[in-house]
Amino acid sequence: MINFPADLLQLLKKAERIAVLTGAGVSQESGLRTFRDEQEGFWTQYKPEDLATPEAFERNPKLVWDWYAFRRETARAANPNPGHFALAQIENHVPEFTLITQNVDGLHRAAGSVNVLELHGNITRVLCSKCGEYAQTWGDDSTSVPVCALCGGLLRPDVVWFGESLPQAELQKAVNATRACQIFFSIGTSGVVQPAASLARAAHANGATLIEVNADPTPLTPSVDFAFHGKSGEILPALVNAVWGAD
Ligand code: BV8
Repeated sequence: MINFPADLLQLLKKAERIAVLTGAGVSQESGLRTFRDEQEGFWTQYKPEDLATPEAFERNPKLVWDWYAFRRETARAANPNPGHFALAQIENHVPEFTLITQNVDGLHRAAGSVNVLELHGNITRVLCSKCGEYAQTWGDDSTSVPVCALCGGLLRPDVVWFGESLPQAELQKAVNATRACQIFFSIGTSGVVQPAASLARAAHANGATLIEVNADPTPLTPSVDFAFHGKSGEILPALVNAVWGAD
């Protein structure tokens, strides 16, 4: 049983504008590995940061394509967990709610969240690395990376790699929501990847109440107003119940 401070419950009950930043930890209870987790099987030998880069794709496109094909299938087979559903419920109670996610698995929308900003793209989408044309289907020849039907360029996942710029429209909307919010949640993220990680501090500097929900303490923890360390799939439904009652 989690004891939420009465002042926090009051703040949430009367909140008009809430922004949330989520990271891989929110999908951990859906069976998806986080970036800090050991990778699985064949991928144990690689660090995500070494594969999620344009240089890695340039150097060994097949290896990077296969890693994303593996993660795409894993994401497709995953289901939203109670933490995802709780965030969709909060959106229904708050006039202005923005869900900013670093996750590429699409599980927030699958859980019913509507105003979702995917800062790092979406692993289920594939596009041409040369002309940018999106591909709806592609060959699954296991010996080579599929190529674009229009220009013959190599296909790649529609995600933001390290060293690549974030989608400007989504980032601008995330900054606007961060500036406008009264309450900012940082959930399931180690808060190390920039510029997403800077949003929590920006909200706090702008006077928002900062709440962290994460399995472990992070560099952000000393700066937050409320910290709940544990599973988001347990803490978030309990918080929704405490503020808005069981839906
Ligand atoms: C860019 C898509 C401009 C791919 C990802 C300052 C400013 C600008 C850039 C930088 C900067 N400093 C450094 C940089 C460079 C770099 C960066 O941040 N590097 C880091 C490593 C220091 N940033 C970039 O390159 C960005 N680009 O800024 O463009 C530019 C252009 C050119 C040159 C320079 C700059 C692009 C970053 C995006 C990279 N792409 N994903 C893919 O998915 O394969 S990032 C990747 O990491 C995922 O999106 C992931 O979400 C994200 C962050 O990780 P987390 O989500 O936090 O996951 P993590 O595993 O770390 O933590 C999980 C947490 O959950 C843990 O704390 C754990 O305790 C907790 N947890 C676990 N289980 C649970 C739980 N919590 C609750 N419940 C549970 N059950």
